[in-house]
This record gives sequence, C-alpha cells and structure tokens, in this order.
Amino acid sequence: MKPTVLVLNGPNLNLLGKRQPHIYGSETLADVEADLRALAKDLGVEVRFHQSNREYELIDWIHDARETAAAILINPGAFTHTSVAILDALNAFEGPVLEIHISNVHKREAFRHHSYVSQRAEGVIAGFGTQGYSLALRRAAHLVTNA
Ligand code: CA2
Repeated sequence: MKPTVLVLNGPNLNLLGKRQPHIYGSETLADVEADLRALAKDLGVEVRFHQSNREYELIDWIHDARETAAAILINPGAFTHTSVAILDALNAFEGPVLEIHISNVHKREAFRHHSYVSQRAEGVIAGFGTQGYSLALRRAAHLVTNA
C-alpha cells in the first residue's frame, strides 16, 4: 500500500485565487489539490486533502492521521500564529510534519513572524507561492518512501 500524505489547509484558504492575488497568487485551492494529486502519482504516495475554517476540525484530522497517514503537510493559515492546540495535536503525531506558507511571512507584519507549528515541523516553506505545496510533497515523499 502507498503511504498517505495528509495535506491540511487552515482558515480562509478556501478563498485562494479569488481574493488578494497580489499576495497569494491566482491558483485556487482546487488547482493546488489537482497539482498535488498528479504529482503524488509520480512520487508513489496517496494524498488526502482538506481545508477548514474551524480549528477543532483541523485537530480532529491530525488525530486521525496518527492511524492513517505517514506525513502531514500543513498550511495552518492564521492559526500558525495563535494555535497551541494545533501544535499539541501535531506533537501527538509521529511522522514528519512540513509547514507551508504561500506568502513570505517574514516579509510581512511582525505578528506573522512567529509560528507555533514551526516548533514541530521538520521543514518550513514560505514565499514560494502555491508551488510550495509541490516542493513540500516531494520532500514528504522522500522522507516516507526513502526514495
Ligand atoms: O502565506 C500563507 O500561506 C499564510 O499561511 C496565509 C494565511 C496568513 O494568515 C498567514 O499569515 C500566512 C492567510 C490565509 C488567507 O488566505 C487567503 C487567500 C486568498 C484570499 C484571502 C485570503
């Protein structure tokens, strides 16, 4: 069976490609999902892809991943900067965690410079636009398949 990579997207990322293209680009989240599904075939992994505006839903998916996923890619949206609860959930997951930000958070407001999730993440990608998701999937596949 192919290893599963869980891809989680936090609040407001459902608006991707529909607002603020100067910050987040013009690809929609559905485009990102399609790109990852195509790439996953080449990399020999399965992708499970979710977005939620609710913190508890993201936490429940992380808990499920303890039994059902080999790695987690997460763009926690604004929860990056606020959520000890998401950090705690990720700490209960044993596989690799990779953190993604579409924008370069370090070039933006000071409140975006701190991430709770970075305390847990093996790697962080920021400022590569939506391409960051594909780069992170390549890294996750490498980590879970040793390819
Ligand atoms: O750069 C990123 O990916 C962020 O995680 C995006 C979050 C922001 O709070 C983080 O600081 C950095 C915001 C997601 C909002 O996404 C939108 C996309 C299009 C239009 C409006 C919002």
